[in-house]
Amino acid sequence: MTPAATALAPGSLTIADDVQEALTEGRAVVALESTIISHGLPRPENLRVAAEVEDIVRSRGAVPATIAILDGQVHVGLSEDLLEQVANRDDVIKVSVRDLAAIVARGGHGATTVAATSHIAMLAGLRVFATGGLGGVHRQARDSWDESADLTTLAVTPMTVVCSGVKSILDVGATLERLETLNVGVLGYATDSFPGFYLTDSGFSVNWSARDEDEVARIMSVRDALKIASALVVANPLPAAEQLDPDLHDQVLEEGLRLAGARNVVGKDVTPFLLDHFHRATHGASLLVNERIIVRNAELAARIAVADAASRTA
Ligand code: PSU
Ligand code: MN
Repeated sequence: MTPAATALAPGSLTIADDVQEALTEGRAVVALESTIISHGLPRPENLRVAAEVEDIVRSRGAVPATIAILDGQVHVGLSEDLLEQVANRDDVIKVSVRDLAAIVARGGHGATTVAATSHIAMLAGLRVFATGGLGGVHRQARDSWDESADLTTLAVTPMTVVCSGVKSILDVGATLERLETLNVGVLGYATDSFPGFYLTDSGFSVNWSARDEDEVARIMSVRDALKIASALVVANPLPAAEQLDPDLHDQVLEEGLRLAGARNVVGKDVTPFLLDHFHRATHGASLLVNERIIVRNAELAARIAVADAASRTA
């Protein structure tokens, strides 16, 4: 795959040829984030998972568009070389929406969060995006005010986001309340329970669920007709047999939160710190679960994108 070679004005999008062709022909495209590659998974698994995710999207008949910033260029769809750079460079910064202009103006390298990826995907005309777990309200938010910009961005970004709920390191109940306030649609995929990222069930329920990808596509088209400008979260649970052991999960989380506090980890470092703690403390078990989450979500996102493309060209 070769990305479009022309370097454009700062801040314009460099859309890979295969992504552009699919968009022009009304075929399915799935946006993929890059923070998960640079900051969410350790090397060398990160590059392997990023490639696996792109492969599964292709195998379901959609074109993957991983979004990242390299040398100040905003890329929608990465060549193998660029994907490798996101995975292995030490100077790739975690970039949310507010960081985009500075990193581009400076000609730097950035991996986009759910917030920044959704924003760029919207600009490129993409409709479906797959990730692992959304950011949200942190457990100590009452004191720290730490709430992910994923939430406020999804409030104003019309995008269907396939995920396994919000990361279980967060205050899930508070995050669901915020999603309600922010008009973000939440749809359980073949479930009435809100998934818990590493865990199949967060213990919270959802008001709406969809049976299959065609039903998701129908809901997407009604949202368009009604000009709903916020995001639709499609929450896809892991099968119970594949989840992290819930007791191990709770124990490792408690330890991780204590360590983060003791080491004064704050701001955008909190999420990568806790994910890394999980991967170490579970001796890789959480890494395997995280990988399965991302791959399964990408597979579902591809099916939804194909159903959506079919309904729009019908
Ligand atoms: N999901 C994962 N791994 C990750 C993330 C999500 O399975 O690393 C990233 C996403 O990029 C998400 C970010 O947007 O964590 C949230 O970070 P924060 O809490 O600092 O907003
Ligand atoms: Mn934060």
